[in-house]
Amino acid sequence: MANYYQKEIETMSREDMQKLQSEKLIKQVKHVYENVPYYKNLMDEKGITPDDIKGIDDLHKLPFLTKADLRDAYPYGLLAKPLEDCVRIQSTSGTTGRRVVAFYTRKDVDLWEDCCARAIVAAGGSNKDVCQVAYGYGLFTGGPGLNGGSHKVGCLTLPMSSGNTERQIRFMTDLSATILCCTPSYAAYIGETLKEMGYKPEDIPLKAGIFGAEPWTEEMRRGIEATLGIKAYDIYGLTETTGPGVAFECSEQTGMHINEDHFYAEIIDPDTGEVLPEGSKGELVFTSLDKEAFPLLRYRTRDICVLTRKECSCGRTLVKMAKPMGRTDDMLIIRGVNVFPSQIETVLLNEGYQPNYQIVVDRVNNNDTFEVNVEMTPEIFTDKVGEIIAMEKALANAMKAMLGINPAVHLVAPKSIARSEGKAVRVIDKRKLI
Ligand code: DLL
Repeated sequence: MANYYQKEIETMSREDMQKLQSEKLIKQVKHVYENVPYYKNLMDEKGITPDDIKGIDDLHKLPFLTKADLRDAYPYGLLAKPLEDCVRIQSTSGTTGRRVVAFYTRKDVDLWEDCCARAIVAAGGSNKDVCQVAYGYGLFTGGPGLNGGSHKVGCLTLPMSSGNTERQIRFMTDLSATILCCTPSYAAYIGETLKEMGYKPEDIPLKAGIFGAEPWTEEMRRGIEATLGIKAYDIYGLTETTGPGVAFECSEQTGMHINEDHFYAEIIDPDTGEVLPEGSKGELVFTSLDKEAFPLLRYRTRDICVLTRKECSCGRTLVKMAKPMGRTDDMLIIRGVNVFPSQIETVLLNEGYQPNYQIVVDRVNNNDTFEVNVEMTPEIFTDKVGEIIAMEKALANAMKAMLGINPAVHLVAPKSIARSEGKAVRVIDKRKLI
């Protein structure tokens, strides 16, 4: 029996949803045009006024916003409400260029937390659950978002933040946490640590996990589910639109339902900007339909994705997005070949390794070097050079078959690659191609 947090919205007919989206869009475009000079200029350049937008079918007429616009407009240039009405900021880690700083009114925080509550309920959460939030708290949206959602559902919330794994496990077992929220790489690490401590899946009180913020494969899902004895649900979001909860998985585990009453999704051709039909692979673009303080219209996420409206057994009618298949900007081009880190992960899991790896790319004498450092598991660990070389060769062959190019695989000792308490650092690209 499926459970919903806001059933009327989550199971709304397509017709009613379109009507709702159209009403919200008309209001939102007016709000942005009148309050955000930066976006008004973009619309003026395109010769568009709010009067041209009569419903969701007119969305394609509006200009896109990109990360470059966010940088240009930093920090207040896209703010659509007076600062007096804002109650919160959140921010991205911003490893390249300026950080993204997103602003929230009270209503924005409220709708964001509703989205996270929908995700928790879809994962089987209720006020009988103990929800351990092990995403980072602070500027990162993971901790605050799931914390707010957990409160809304009425779960007993353990605001752990990430890190201090021993303490995570003590609270989890002493207080019988039933839902764990963190990045999939941290969930895998927690599972690994529990296993080392002698816990079997049936001894662990958890029943569900809500994992996202970074790409992870189906194979990784199965590994985490087996180690922790849970059902693992994906959750997606980005700081620019609010944070986690833009989309969430239900019990069917075949993609994430987008909270499309708040975030309208399009798939576009990343090269031409043309809107692609349902089922096409392309760049995901979001329009915030009712956010007040930082309402981005047609924001290009750089995530490569596919949308589907196939009927879902959970009863939700919200459009579904597939797991992001990489980004228009994290795709590595090595010796002219496109390489996604998720492909390497798939090979590792297929070959019986854990997803503890690091890709190192460099350029020597105008040639790309491509190395993958992979941890041996304790089960296959050996210090016999001949055996290690044979295993490295086998793994390199499997990667060649998947990618079309040959990496130099180096097997390293268990636990020698730094563990992440947030998003794992999978790629070290030393080439400085820009
Ligand atoms: O990662 C928000 C979040 C927190 C989502 C907790 C889920 C759980 P940012 O730091 O702004 O926000 O990063 C957003 O992370 O554009 C995707 O490329 C990636 N991403 C987020 N969720 C997933 C996911 C948070 N489930 C960027 N699968 C997005 C794959 C994801 N990639």
